[in-house]
Amino acid sequence: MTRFTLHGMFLSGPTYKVGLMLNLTGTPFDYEHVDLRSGAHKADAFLAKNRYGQVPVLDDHEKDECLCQSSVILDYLADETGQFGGKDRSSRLRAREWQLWGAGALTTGIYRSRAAKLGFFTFPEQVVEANLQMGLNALKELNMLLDGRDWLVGAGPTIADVDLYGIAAYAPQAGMDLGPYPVLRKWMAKVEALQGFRDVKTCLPQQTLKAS
Ligand SMILES: N[C@@H](CCC(=O)N[C@@H](CS)C(=O)NCC(=O)O)C(=O)O
Repeated sequence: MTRFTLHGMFLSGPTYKVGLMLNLTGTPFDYEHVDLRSGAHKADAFLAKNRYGQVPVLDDHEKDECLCQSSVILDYLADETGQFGGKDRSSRLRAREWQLWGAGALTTGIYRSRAAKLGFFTFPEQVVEANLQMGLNALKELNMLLDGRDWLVGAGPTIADVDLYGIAAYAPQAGMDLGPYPVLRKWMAKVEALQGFRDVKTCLPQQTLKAS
């Protein structure tokens, strides 16, 4: 049996982050599609895995661990694979710091703008504009904070890079032009050059969406 099963949805950004980490670390995994349209994520069987009723979920059959929250899953996989965890505790804490920063305006601004753009959600026009600005401001800040660095933490890639890449990668789908952020683009290209990298379109099996 494969040690890990990722439960997710191929259009889901947080699921992509975990799929990306599994691919970058060369970790074999099974993939279970969760049909959000039919409400599978709110059924008792799934709620037993994830109390928040959201994807992704990662099952570790070897250690009998069931994890949710993409940033926590990346943290766990760093320990279990011995990769992308940073060189010491201080590096790991810095990585977590970036992950929490990324979970704020970057996530809300980009993922929500994308959701609106793709018609997953309908927001009032003012909310759409506020999300767009929030995302653009976060990208601008990230572009500035990355200046003079190859990676977010230390001399090599960590879960911080995987996590924040997995958010920033959706900026084009959110209608955000990355042209004005050359430092950010250079960093993204470095992530994309890592062995095992998969982009947002090819990382996860694309299940046929069932008609609702
Ligand atoms: N903070 C969570 C967010 C997960 C999340 O928002 N998942 C969405 C799909 S992208 C979901 O399951 N939405 C269904 C719902 O919230 O009911 C993570 O990083 O894992």
